[in-house]
Amino acid sequence: MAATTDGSSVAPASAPDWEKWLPFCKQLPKVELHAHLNGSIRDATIRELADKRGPKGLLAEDAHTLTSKGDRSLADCFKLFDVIHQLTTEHDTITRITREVVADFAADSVVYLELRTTPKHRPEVGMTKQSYVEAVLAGLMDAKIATNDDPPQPPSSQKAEMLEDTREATSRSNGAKAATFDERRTGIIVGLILSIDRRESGEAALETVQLAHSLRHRGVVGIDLSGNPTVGSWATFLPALQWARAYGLPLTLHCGEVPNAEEVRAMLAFRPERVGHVCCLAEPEWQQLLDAKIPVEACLTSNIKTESISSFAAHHFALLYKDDHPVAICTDDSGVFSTSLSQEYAIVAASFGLTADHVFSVARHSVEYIFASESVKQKLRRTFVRGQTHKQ
Ligand code: 6MZ
Repeated sequence: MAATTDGSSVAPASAPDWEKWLPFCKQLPKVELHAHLNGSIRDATIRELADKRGPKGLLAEDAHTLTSKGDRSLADCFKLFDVIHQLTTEHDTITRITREVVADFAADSVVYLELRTTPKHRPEVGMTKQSYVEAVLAGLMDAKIATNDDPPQPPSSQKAEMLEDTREATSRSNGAKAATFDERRTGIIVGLILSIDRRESGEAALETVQLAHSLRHRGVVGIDLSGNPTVGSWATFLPALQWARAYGLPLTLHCGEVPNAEEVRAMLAFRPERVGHVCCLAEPEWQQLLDAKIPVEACLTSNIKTESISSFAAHHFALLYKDDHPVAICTDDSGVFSTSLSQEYAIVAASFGLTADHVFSVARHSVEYIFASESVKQKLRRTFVRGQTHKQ
């Protein structure tokens, strides 16, 4: 993987420069590995859910804040998630937002999505972690997609209809150019990652891991550790994560969102299959990351909007890319941060002086870091072969 167009320094770009990359990035097949369900909700859905609560429900002001998208600190961001969670308490709503989020990624030419969400225990509405995840899985089925390796097989007539539906949706959203990359593309493959929230106890974390293990045959592909990075301690979650590993569940950890060298060292030494963010690593931990070659989920807009990184040009994606370190471009919370995967690719292309071939190569390499079988990887690799010669 080359570093920049001339192989030397990283060329910063002003923000609007990325817009010219959008048409190319929109029709590029892409792999999304770091997307939180409740952070990816459409604005229109948030407003509708808030309106349904009526004047005594969620304040109109809150709904306005939710959809106003300004830069906010990481702490403000987690307050915002609490407000969103007040709007998504019902099983039907969870099913609906899952369906919509998948549809939005599919319309953005995402061919493989790993969607992550924290199973919620809400006794006041009769919701258990299991019933929450069932509601998400219902949304995945509604979205008429294949859920990873071994999807429940519909009767063949229904299957033909599903393929036709997704084929139609893909060509509607991408226009004729979509065929440039793979005219056999028929839709989006989705895997579900269950998140452990750093506010949870060790027991609650273990419950999530056991749930993930029991639902692997239904499309659950891994475990994530996320939530407010200033809350909770690594020691609390380690036993549950060790169980996940014993079950053969791949792990991704939010790592180094705030400075915490001790935790970062412990996380990297644990050798998760992937890490997210890695914004605040001092030199020794950065070297530890590079030596371990753990793939990084890079979420540029999120890191800027939560003020973890000062500018796109200063983002550590450049260092990872120059070092040929495995890295996947991701959205994190496309709703909360008002972005899309195409936009994130466009920002990377413009900020670091990449060529169309470089951008294509970043997308193609992301396939290697997915939590799926070799057969799914093979299928996705074929999606990218035909695009090799495409130029901007
Ligand atoms: C850490 C984050 C996050 O699980 O309810 N989440 N955790 N860092 C981030 N970067 C800004 N963005 C989202 O989706 C929302 C939850 O995902 C985690 C938080 O725990 C948040 O409450 P779900 O679907």
